[in-house]
Amino acid sequence: MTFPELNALYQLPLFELIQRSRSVHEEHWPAAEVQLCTLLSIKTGGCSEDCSYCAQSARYNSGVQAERLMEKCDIMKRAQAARDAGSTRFCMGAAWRGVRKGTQRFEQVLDIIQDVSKLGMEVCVTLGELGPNEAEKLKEAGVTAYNHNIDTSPEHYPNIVTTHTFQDRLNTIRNVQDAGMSVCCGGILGLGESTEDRLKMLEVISEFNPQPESIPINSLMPMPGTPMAEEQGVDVFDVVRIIALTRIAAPKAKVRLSAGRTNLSEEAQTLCFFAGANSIFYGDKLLTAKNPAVEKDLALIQKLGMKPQEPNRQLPPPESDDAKALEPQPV
Ligand code: SAM
Ligand code: DTB
Ligand code: SF4
Repeated sequence: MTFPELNALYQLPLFELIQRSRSVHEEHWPAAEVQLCTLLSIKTGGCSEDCSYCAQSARYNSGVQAERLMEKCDIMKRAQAARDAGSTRFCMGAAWRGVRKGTQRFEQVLDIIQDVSKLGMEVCVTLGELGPNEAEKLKEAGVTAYNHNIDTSPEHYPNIVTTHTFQDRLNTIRNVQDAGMSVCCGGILGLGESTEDRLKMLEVISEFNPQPESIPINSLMPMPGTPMAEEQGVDVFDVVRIIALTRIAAPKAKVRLSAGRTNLSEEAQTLCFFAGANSIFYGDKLLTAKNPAVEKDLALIQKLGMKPQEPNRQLPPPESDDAKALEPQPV
C-alpha cells in the first residue's frame, strides 16, 4: 500500500478506520483467535550494534550483562514449558549483529533449532543479519519464520542506528524470502518519529513481495542507560490506529501486539485486538524487558471469549504475486 493510501486511511475518524480494519480482519481471520508466541533470549547482551532503543547493545550502561549462548538442554526445557503453557510459536532471539556459516556459534544454533522444531511449534529466530547461505541453512534446520524488523522509516533509521543501514535490513529480509522462510517484520513506535515516518515504515513493509507472514508492532519500552531512556510513551490511540492500518495494508499477516503491553490497560489491548491484532508475546518476560503475567493474559483472553490459535508448522511457501495482487480498500 502506498504512502498516500495509508495517509488517507490514517486521517479517517477512528471509528471509521476501525470499522474498515475490522471488516478486513473478519474476511481473513477467525474473529476471536489470538496466537500465543513465547520469546526466549538465547544469547543476551554484549551486542556490537548501537540501536539506540536496545538494552542489549554493549555501548550503553543498561545494566544488562553480556551472557554466553544458552545451553541446548536449558533451551529445550524452556521450549517444552512454552508448549505446555499453550504457546504455538517459539521465538529465539540473539543479541548479535548477525551470523556466519561455518562458525561454531552458528552450528550450535542450527543444532538447537533442529531439536526445538521437533516439538511441533512454529519456530521463529531472530539472529541479526543473514546472507543467502545462512538463510538456507536455517530453513533446512526447521525455522518457519525469521524475525528482522525494519523498526522505522528509511529516513529516520540513521537517527536510531548507525552501525548498519536500512538497506542491510532489507537485504537480510530478501535472503530470508529467497530461502523460503516466512518473514516476520515490523517496527517500534515511540522512537521520536513522526506520523509520516510510521506510515512510511508501513509502506515499506506492506510492499514486500510477498508480504510478511507476521508484523510485530512494538511500542518503545524506554530502557535505562540507552539514548532512548527518556522518550515519551506512545499514545494508545496511535497504537490502535497503526494496528488498524497494518491490518488493512497486510490482510493475511498476523499482526502482533508486541513490546509495551505492560503499559496498556486491558481495555486498550481489547481495542487493539478489535482493530486487527491477532498475536501476542506470551510469557512474563520479553528478551530483557517485562511482559504481562501469563495468568493475566489468559484471564483477558477468557474474558473476551477469545481462543488461542493452533500452530501451523506447514506454513504455505511465500506466494509473491498473490500478495501483490491484494487490492487495498478504496479510501
Ligand atoms: N539482534 C537482532 C536484531 O536486531 O534483529 C534480534 C534482537 S532485537 C532485540 C529484536 C527487536 O526487538 C528489535 O528489532 C526491536 O524491534 C525490538 N526491541 C528491542 N528493544 C526494544 C525496546 N526497548 N522497546 C521495544 N522494542 C524493542
Ligand atoms: C519483536 O518485534 N519484538 C520482540 C521480538 N520481535 C524479538 C522483542 C521485544 C524486545 C523488547 C525489549 C527487551 O525485552 O529487551
Ligand atoms: Fe543488537 Fe539487535 Fe539490540 Fe540492535 S536490536 S543492539 S542488533 S540485539
